[in-house]
Amino acid sequence: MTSTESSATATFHDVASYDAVVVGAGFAGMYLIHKLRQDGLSVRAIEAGTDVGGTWYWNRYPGARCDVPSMEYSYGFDSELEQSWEWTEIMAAQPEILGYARHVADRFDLRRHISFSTRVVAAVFDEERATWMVSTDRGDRLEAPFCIMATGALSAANIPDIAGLERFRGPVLHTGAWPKQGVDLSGRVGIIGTGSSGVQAIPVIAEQAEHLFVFQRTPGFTFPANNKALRPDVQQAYKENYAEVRERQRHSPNGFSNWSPIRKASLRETDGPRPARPEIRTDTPEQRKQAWRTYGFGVFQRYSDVYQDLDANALAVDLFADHVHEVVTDPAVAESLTPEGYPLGCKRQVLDTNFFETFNRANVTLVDLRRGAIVEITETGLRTTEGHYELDTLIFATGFDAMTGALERIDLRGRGAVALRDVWANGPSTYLGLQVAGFPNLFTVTGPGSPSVLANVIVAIEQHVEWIAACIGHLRANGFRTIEATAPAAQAWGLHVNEVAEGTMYVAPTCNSWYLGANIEGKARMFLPYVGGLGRYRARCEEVVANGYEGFTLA
Ligand code: N01
Repeated sequence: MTSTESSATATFHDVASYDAVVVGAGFAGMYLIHKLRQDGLSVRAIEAGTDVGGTWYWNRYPGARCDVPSMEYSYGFDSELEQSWEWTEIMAAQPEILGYARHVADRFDLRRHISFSTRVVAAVFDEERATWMVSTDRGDRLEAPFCIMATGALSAANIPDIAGLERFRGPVLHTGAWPKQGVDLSGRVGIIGTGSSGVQAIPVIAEQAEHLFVFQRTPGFTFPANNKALRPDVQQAYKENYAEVRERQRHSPNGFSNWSPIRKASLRETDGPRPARPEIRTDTPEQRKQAWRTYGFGVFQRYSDVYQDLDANALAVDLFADHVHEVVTDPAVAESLTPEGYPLGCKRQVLDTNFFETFNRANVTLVDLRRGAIVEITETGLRTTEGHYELDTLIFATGFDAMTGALERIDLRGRGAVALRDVWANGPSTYLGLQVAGFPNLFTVTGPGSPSVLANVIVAIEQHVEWIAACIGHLRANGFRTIEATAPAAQAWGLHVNEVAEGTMYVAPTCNSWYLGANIEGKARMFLPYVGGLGRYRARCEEVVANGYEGFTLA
């Protein structure tokens, strides 16, 4: 029996009725609760964790922090909230961001609308009643005309299928489901994966472990975060100018304001002169090399042609290699840590604190899986074709089934009891990343086809939540029972998503990333997010509304 044929007609006893069910209580779910409640709806959110925070609740691994400045990685929907929280660092660590999420939940009294420690297992659309029937792993049954998936784009942990995993005697951890009570990492620790999570965790774990073995399959491009304490005058300047900062964020390509308190005359004196930005595009390769030497590691982020021109990109890759060889003292280890065979800008760029320096430590061993692949996990460690590594603890920093995984792990069924995971078997299709044809009144926040993961995600979330809330308000005010993306509109949006990605490094033929679904075995290769920019996306969403919800059927 395929999942489409399996029974979708469960009988619902003792059903609790709401106007909207929200799945997830991370930053998207929290704002949804607040916004829909403000609009007079009854809302119930279902959350698998014991508290709010989503990504920042689950990713408690050592070294976890955001790589977006805190003053911008925060809600902009409430001016008093903006004034009520103090950040301590330019880019906050996980405990502080989780603290902020908890503060928001307290301030807006959100928790009473959330069922914690509960996972949604299925949601089925009852066509006759135009109602979503939602069931949980605790046996709860809920119904609501609207169901909103605030399940996160990077929340379905990916643990690769490695032979013998169940045999390992020590703790097995995933960075994205880190135990709340913490973990003893003082022994021999193995970590698989050197993406954003691994790169953050490795330097911190190296300081705790007797020995750390880093199992690396693909070396990545990572740049120094240069994180610092947040100066009180900078924080104050932001708080005084938040209206402008938020407005700039909302209409920017990536959710960053590019507003700088440093430009304020009163602050400039204390900062000293700022170096001139290197010329973009017109610099010769020699000038670029010089700029690298003068300004340091991150300079190529300023040459926009690096992301469009393979020659400019290749020069950046070469200079990156030089840098790795300068920092890492063992040439063989440096060679293993040097990315090759794919362009800079294909995978998510990473910011780190002392990542390459960590490999100069005596208690850290890099295991290059390109030289010898993983064979199996044993009772006491991990075996590659090159040898066996004795371990007390094994950590998977192996990422997520991004953008689609959290949605497909729930048995979501739309018209005719058709399952989302069947509809998406050859890759996801959405209209604006907000709705799937055949699934009326089901909304996705930060879904595939949205700019979410390529932007400051809180700004992207706010846009989605406000659009969805306004849409539901429109339906209710005008006596419509359902809204549903049309298949042609979803198809056209999918083509547009592909079109704008064409020519970027994200889809270079040698690129394999989670943006393309390439990190999950058997997942259809397709560029998942919308790279056209958040500001442009917002304008399109507004245009759709102005044209009477063009591309949707309202019934
Ligand atoms: O996951 P990843 P992540 N055998 O998929 C390796 C956000 N984030 O959790 O490249 C051996 O990037 C895999 O190797 P390869 C951010 O958007 C943000 O690190 O597939 N290795 C790779 O090295 C980020 O992009 C922040 O060859 C295997 C690693 O595991 C996203 O989350 C912090 C393997 C996975 O890297 C995901 O980051 C953290 C196998 N079978 C995360 N399978 C910040 O804001 C996978 N790998 C700073």
